[in-house]
Amino acid sequence: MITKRYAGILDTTLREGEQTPGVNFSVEQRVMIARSLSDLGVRMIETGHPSVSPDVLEGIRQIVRMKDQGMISSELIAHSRSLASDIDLAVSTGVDRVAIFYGVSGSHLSSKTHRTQEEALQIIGEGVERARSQGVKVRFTPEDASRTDWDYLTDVIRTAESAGADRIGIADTVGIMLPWRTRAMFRQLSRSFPGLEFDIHAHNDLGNAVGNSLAAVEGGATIVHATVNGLGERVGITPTQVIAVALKYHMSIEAADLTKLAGVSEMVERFSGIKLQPNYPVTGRYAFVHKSGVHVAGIMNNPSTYEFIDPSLFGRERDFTIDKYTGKHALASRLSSLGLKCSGNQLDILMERIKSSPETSSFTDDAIMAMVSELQTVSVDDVSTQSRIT
Ligand code: HCA
Ligand code: CU
Repeated sequence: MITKRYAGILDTTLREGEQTPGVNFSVEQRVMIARSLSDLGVRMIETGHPSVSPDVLEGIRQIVRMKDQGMISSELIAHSRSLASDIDLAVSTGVDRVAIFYGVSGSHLSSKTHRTQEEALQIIGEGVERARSQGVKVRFTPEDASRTDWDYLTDVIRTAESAGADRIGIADTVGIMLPWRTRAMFRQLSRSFPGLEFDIHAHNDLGNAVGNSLAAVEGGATIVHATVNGLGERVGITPTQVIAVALKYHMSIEAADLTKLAGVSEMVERFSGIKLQPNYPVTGRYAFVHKSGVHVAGIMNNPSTYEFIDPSLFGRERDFTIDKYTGKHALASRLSSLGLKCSGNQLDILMERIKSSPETSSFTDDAIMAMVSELQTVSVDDVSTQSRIT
């Protein structure tokens, strides 16, 4: 049973996304990304962690100014450790919400913060209260929640709630959750804490970030953390473009304007310097490109045979490649879209040539036009003999 269906996206390209090795956005780029994310319609934008560096702080301030001027409508968030100086700086930027995180698993307490469970509860309570007392909304994130003992995790959540947090971010910091467990966990959390709302922050170390995020929403999560192109620490987190389409397809949730996904993805690709692999879902170059003759014949009759959704919904077009896998129908269709007319015999010869060129991974339009023009300058009988000999 799906408990809550009004889930939205929190885009953290500017915080988690900038934690990708080698990625540094300029202040100008931060502002442009925030503006595009707001236009995309994401409910929340995590604008950065202000105490990281002066440029991150300046970017957050400028983004807040743009919201004051009515150019951004998403809720703005600054990230913070549970540390007085971090919290005060985050609040001072004028964001709507401060998101405080603290590592609560056994290994984080024993090897990172060197605190007992009781000491951690106190630090968390004080941090949340400090931010709340300055008038901002607070999300608390138990870092490494997915590897934290359940009873202690619920103590942590209770502490953050009593201190004034209205949202809890469940972080699968090392990306080891599984969808069915994630759903059960969020169901249990929603039942145990009816006064709170929950976020899912899913890392993609085992490739399950999107599945875990969908499962969390089924279990009652109302916010999914995501980054454009899936950027983030190590292999990143849930990609904004994929979760937006998955929420729409599976749950009829409109968490973003799908027509803007390709533009935002391209902008972040440019600004981050991280090239999107062509076979990346939704916005990758090959996301709607078909190859085998059987597939292409199918989509030419009815695109739904090999597409789960119409690419025009995101302003994209379907395409197919021409190579040894190509069938006659696809080749004839490509020739006609190039304005080329061939006889049946010429088509057969062309097909035969393409099939006997396995070294050509894909024939470009120019190559096809050249082949046709060569075919049409010599007599078909000559060519046909030639092609049989070679
Ligand atoms: C981090 C940790 C974090 C926090 C998530 C959150 C994680 O890099 O600071 O605050 O929602 O994955 O646990 O990204
Ligand atoms: Cu993270």
